[in-house]
Amino acid sequence: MSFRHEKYVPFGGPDGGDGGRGGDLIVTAVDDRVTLGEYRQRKRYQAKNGNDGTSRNKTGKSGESLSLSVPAGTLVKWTHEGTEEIIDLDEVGASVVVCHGGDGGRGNSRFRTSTNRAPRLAETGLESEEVELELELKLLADVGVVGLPNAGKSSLLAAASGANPQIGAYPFTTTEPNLGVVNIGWASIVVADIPGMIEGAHEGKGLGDQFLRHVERTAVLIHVVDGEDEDPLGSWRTVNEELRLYGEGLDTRPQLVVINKVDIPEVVGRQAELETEFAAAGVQLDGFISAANGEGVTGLMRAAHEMVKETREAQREKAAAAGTPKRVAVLRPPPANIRPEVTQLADGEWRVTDPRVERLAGGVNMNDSFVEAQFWSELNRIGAVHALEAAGAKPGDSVLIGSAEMTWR
Ligand SMILES: Nc1nc2c(ncn2[C@@H]2O[C@H](COP(=O)(O)OP(=O)(O)OP(=O)(O)O)[C@@H](O)[C@H]2O)c(=O)[nH]1
Ligand SMILES: [Mg+2]
Repeated sequence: MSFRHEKYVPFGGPDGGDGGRGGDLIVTAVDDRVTLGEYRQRKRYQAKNGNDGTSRNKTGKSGESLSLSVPAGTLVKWTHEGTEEIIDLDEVGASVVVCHGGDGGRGNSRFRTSTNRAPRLAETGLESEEVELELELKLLADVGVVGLPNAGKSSLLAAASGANPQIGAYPFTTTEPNLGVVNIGWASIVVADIPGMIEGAHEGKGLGDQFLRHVERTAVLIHVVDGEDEDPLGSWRTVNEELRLYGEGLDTRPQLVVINKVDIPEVVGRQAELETEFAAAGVQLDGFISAANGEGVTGLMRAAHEMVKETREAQREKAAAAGTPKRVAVLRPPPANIRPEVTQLADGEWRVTDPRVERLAGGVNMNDSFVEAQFWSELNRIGAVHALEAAGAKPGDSVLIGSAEMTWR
């Protein structure tokens, strides 16, 4: 609240500016985070308050927003007014406003009317929003290993990384995806070994295709073909067909194709034949490996690492070319046509609910009859007096608004 004070202007008008907006609380996916470790302990985060408005009708500065950085692939969940919101921050730059800063209160100059030239009413700022967030990082691997059951996918992961997945001489040994970190010099890539796929996996055959969602966001696939397979090219086609039917672009993902189990003499004997057969189908084999003795595995992982770098780089360029990073808007339209509500609390005791005057009541000094009268005229303006009358309130009754209590005269 402020009034103009100037030399030679004895009765300056009201000039209290509005308060500034509070800052928003935002969650943003960034590329320099890989885990949610910093949020492991329950913590409170708060954006800055807006500043008070000042004299000469100056609006207060808006409060600074606070952005929480998370890795891409984080699911953000919270509950807002009874409905559950889930946002998938699936790429770097994606962000969501989880709490909106409250609007600043209106300064006293806004309450000037033809009959009230010296309003001493000013609103308090809108209460801040508060939410409890749940952050969940979806499994994120650079490379997905695909192939028929028993091809040697888990054996490859074991040979290349420190992971220790179950390996068995029977199909469907792996039932849940395994992750391993593969070091290539100073760099590293995360490799996901998933259950084997068979024809019809997309309609639920075998273990189905649900685990494929774990390789949806990989940059590169390693397709392992069993060298002992009766029809390696046919098997390769089967798996690719399932990838295509699954969708999500898995069939166009860069793929390294390798024939495994080259430690077996019979497989060595087929090498030339297989190379020709795949080449005739337009497929350049990326090598013969042995997950059992490690032959060719290091070279394969180097190639995978190079391919991951290229693909991620291309993805970044594409995102940059697409312009501003996407911001997931969670729109919350303000409630239309607010009307004051009157409820009877007891005999001779009423409560008025209306966000417009509740905020005003917070700042009204009820000991000042002049200010109180102004407040009543504001109540009249928004229709609260009428609503009280209609509900049966009488002079002398007690009226509660927000944190304020007054007597109806
Ligand atoms: N000789 C030989 N045997 C291998 C090689 N790689 C895997 N195997 C064997 O092939 C069988 C299947 O290996 P896994 O690594 O479990 O195969 P997988 O592709 O993970 O199989 P699922 O999890 O059932 O889809 C096991 O008996 C392995 O020991 C290899 O390079 N050479
Ligand atoms: Mg396996």
